[in-house]
Amino acid sequence: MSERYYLTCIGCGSKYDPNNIIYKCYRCGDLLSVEYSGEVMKAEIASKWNLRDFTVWRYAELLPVSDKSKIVSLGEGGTSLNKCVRLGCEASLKNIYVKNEGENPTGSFKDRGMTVGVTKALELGMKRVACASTGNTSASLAAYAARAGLECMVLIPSGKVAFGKLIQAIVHGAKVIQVKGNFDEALKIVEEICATQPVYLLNSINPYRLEGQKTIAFEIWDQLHHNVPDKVIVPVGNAGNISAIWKGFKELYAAGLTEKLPEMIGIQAEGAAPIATFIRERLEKIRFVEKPETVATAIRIGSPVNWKKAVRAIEESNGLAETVSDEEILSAQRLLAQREGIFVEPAGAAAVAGLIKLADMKLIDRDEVVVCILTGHGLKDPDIILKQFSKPVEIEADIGALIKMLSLNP
Ligand code: AN7
Repeated sequence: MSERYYLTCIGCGSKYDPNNIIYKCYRCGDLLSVEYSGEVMKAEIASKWNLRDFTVWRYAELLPVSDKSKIVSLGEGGTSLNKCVRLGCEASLKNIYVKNEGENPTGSFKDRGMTVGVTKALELGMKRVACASTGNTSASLAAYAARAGLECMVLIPSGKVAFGKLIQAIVHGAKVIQVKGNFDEALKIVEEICATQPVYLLNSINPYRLEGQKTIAFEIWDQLHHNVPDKVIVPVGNAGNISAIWKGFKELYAAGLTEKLPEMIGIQAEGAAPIATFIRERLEKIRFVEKPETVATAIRIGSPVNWKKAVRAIEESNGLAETVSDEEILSAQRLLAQREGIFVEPAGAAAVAGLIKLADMKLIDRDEVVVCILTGHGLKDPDIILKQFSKPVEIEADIGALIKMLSLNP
């Protein structure tokens, strides 16, 4: 193992060469994680980071890519961290921030993972890539595969993917296959294909993808002037992102760049909440949800593959998990749009719905610094808006009609 990083099993600790095409431990079947060999020196990396653009690749020392000239990038990362005073007032909290991942090239945080994952596919000599998806992963993979010149296949649950995401996968030329089943069933099939065919799997079970996503933590630290928040609230579906962000904070800590770690808070939709139920009810065994249902189709997932990593992240960080109803999600989406000018898709709004619920339950102190991760752009799912709001009024094209209308609707 000559590389500066390697793969390790989170269950039995087995180590693997990073050039293996492997998604689970050969020995015990558990999830894999990327680890870096040698001491990562605080002063050394921080000074290099400071000189680079604010994108995922600013943090190259802690990313698992060997040949930087082969990076497949669309300028992902560097999303804004907005302080939300009006939202904070609503929840009686003083230091609320939202990280707007909808600003990424394809409109979600998945691009952070795909720039690393697709670069890795090229490094490993793969010609074809695939994923199952509730929408954003397929949109992102389709775009990055196009840029890399790779063949791309995406499996999506029939009729349950937001319109904007479906359009993205189609326009980027992916082979889009609708599966008569849910995300969990689609993932199972694609995992099987990738285990037996020369097709590279880019779901979040792929540990390289999560490496890209952990840069959310690095950026928050950068944007808070080298401070770490008290709490980070993340919507949870397949549970890769919350695990990745926690890994990022732990790496900052290990490099001596922070002395503090945040509490990780995972939010699931009521109808798709196996992890929140497992943690809240202190179950001995996780109970997957056979027929997950929620308006936030991105997180309509019943058997999250990364559940073990996510439970660890929440427990190690002294965090918690909570559920929110569809109504709470849609109301948080409206609140963000109308009080803060930020339009997110329902899954992204779940983080803010969770914030409001936890504030009501007095589980967040007024002065705490809290960051909500807004995972995807609102334009991804226009239908959900059309269902909730009435159509704009229509008038004849003359001033009289306008004045009359305004007097009727002042
Ligand atoms: C907007 O695209 O799983 O807990 O296939 O699109 O890391 O799964 C999407 C997930 C949150 C949950 N917010 O993240 C997919 C997919 C948005 C998302 C999540 C997703 P994970």
